[in-house]
Amino acid sequence: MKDQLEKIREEALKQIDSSDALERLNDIRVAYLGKKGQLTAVLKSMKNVAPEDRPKVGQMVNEVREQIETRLEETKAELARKAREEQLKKEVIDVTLPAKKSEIGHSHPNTVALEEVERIFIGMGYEVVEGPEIEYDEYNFTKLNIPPNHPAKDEQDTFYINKDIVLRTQTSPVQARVMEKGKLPIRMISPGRVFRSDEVDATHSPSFHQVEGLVVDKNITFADLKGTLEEFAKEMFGENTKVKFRPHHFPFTEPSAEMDVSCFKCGGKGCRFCKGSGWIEILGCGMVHPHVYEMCGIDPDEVTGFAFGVGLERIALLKYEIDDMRLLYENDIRFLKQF
Ligand code: 2NM
Repeated sequence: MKDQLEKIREEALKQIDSSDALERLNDIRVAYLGKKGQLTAVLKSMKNVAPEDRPKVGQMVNEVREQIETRLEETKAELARKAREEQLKKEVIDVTLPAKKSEIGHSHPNTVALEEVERIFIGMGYEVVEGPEIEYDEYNFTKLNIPPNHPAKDEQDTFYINKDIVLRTQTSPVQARVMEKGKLPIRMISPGRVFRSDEVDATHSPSFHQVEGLVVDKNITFADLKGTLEEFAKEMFGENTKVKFRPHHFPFTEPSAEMDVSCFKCGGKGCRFCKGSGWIEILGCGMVHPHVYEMCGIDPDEVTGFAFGVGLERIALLKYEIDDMRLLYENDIRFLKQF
């Protein structure tokens, strides 16, 4: 019995020492210590051992079992350590290499300007509403009192998807959609991208951005328009800014006007920036035309209102003194970071 145990121990330890994989160790454990293992078989044959020898043999069996178990554990740890070492060698990182630069971007001047415009009008109780850039001709033109033969609808000026669908030339169709819903009063601005069939130059682009505003309620007057837009100008360009209104024409407003602000560079004395006039043209506006209300399902005898439209790029170019609109579309981070 003693010789048999000695042989089992020697054999088992030899096999463990020559193992090079964790699975192999597990096989060895089963072969010796498992239910049908060699050492277990010895235990089962104890009944053949003389009763007085049993404690001694039992003790030996336990010793052998412990040795095998200890060696299995040690070898397992050693194999794991080797595997980890190998992995670390494979995944070596050269910490002396220069780091990858992660460039973070910068808000676009348009975005900075838009956030300022939104802050000002939200402060006056306006809602910001967005709408589709691809619009029905009906909403982009007809409902805004621009009839079928109006020059603004010329293919020279407008991108047509088909005869009924266009790339919107203004964001006022968003306002037509809000008016159609019929919930009054309305105090809203609609910012967004618009499209005109223009050649690119320092002041033109086929795609640019507008913010249009609309107020509809009982007893809204031209005085409300003037007060609102003057407040906007002061907040946007400085509290000493003066405004003036010149008569103009838009199909969707009557009367219509353009608003100038006193030059925020020279304070109105006249300089290179305002081309000597002391004034800078900033937006178009007017009282909403009764036809527009009718087309949008509102009774023109019940309400009045005003509307206005500003070009975001124009505001950004003026405010940040950028002299070429094309710079706004190049997305050069060195340019963007200046604003
Ligand atoms: C402008 C100038 C004047 C305008 C009109 C409307 C609407 F939907 F009420 F008819 N929205 N925006 C408007 C008026 C836009 O842009 C230069």
